[in-house]
Amino acid sequence: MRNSTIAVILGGGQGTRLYPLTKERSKPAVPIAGKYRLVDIPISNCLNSGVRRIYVLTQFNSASLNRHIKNTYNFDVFSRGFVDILAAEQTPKSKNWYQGTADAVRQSLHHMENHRHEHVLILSGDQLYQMDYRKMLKQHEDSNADLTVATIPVAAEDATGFGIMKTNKEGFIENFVEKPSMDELDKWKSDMPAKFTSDGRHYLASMGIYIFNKDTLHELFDNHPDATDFGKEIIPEAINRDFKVSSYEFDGYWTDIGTVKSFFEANIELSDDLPRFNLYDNEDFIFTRARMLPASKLSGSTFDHSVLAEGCLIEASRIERSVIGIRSRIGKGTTIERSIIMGNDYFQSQQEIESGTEDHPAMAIGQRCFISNTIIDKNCRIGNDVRIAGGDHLDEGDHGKFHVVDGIVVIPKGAVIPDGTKI
Ligand code: ADQ
Ligand code: ADP
Repeated sequence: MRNSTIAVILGGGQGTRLYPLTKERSKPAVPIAGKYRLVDIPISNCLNSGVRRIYVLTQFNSASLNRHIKNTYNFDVFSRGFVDILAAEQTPKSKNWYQGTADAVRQSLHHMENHRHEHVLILSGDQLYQMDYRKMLKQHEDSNADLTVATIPVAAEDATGFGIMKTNKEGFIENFVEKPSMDELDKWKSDMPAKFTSDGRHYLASMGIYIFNKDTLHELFDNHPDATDFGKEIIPEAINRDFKVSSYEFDGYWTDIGTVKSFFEANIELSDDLPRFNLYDNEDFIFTRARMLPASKLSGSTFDHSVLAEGCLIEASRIERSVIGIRSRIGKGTTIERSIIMGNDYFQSQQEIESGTEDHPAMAIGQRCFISNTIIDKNCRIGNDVRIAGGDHLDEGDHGKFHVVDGIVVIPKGAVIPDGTKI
């Protein structure tokens, strides 16, 4: 894979589904699991699979994404690898932002031309999973396919959100529909092994992960200059035009983290006794920036099923089912339940902390707060005696200092929540 494959990570369109986490940064830079960024997941899968030439396509380029990539993935001269960010750009040929997934890849092809390759591995930037792409490539080559789509069995309630397909006996895809409606779903059922049908998974879904032969990709793009999307146009077209489109069936853990709700649930699930996404592995690393942070210091706190990153100073009374990110500082008497605290980008000095006021507290969560069903983005200043309780009783939408998305309260990066605030 090392010499034959270039990976392209689709780093996100407008970023509206993760808003306001994408208010000040591009989607790949959104922090996850206390110390990583979304983009670390597909990049780590690539590196663990021997793919070392990686492009990250993003609609806009944020300072934090640049910094993260530059400081994390700097390969030595002998490994001939790179992780390059390609932000939508105006060129003489195109004056537009990426119009969709296929358009994003099309606009980036000229960068790939500088590197010898036979396959292009296309990945989504908002999925949580571990996959050895070498196995997928092996099947792709063994079956002599032009294009291979990674697939996973899903249940009816999820099927309408995915590309759904039917395969023939040899595992080649014969029919494909992007996000079918509920009423047409019945005819898209596949014959699945009992281990899937027993929990209702009758449909074969595209994971949005593709291996294209280079020539196939170019031919499809050349013949469909207007196609903007893989799911809606390129994949159906490849099947209609009798390309050999193979299905690579994956049966590990895989979940979408592209919406606030799914992002929230996937993070909280990491606090399970045995989470389905395993970060504690000796072989498959999830890489991120090596920050040289000190160990976390805790005092007087009870922790239950929580994930705690490095560099934290915690005096809270109870933290339950939560993810506490790097450099978090939480005051005495505070309770945090089912929440994601992303942490801070830097430490404040003792002098800065002491100069905090009721209206402009220090960069921390203060004393005697209660926080549940909430995402607190980085560098927030939450005062003392603040109560933030997410839930369906709250009105959805933008409330100025905070947002409510699917009942989850999101406090945007750098927000100031004065003492005594109740949400
Ligand atoms: P969706 O996830 O709905 O379906 P889409 O919204 O096009 O597809 O996004 C795929 C990935 O590309 C996401 O990571 C997204 O952020 C990114 N992306 C979208 N527009 C982009 C743009 N203009 N520039 C850069 N990146 C962009 C797809 C397939 C389905 C499949 C699901 C599996 O179309 O067939 O079932 O993925 O999740
Ligand atoms: P990390 O990978 O550790 O999360 P980032 O590079 O994303 O780090 O964030 C650290 C950011 O904080 C950098 O932009 C850094 O310049 C900034 N920073 C560091 N110290 C301070 C400070 N005292 N005041 C404001 N910003 C700071």
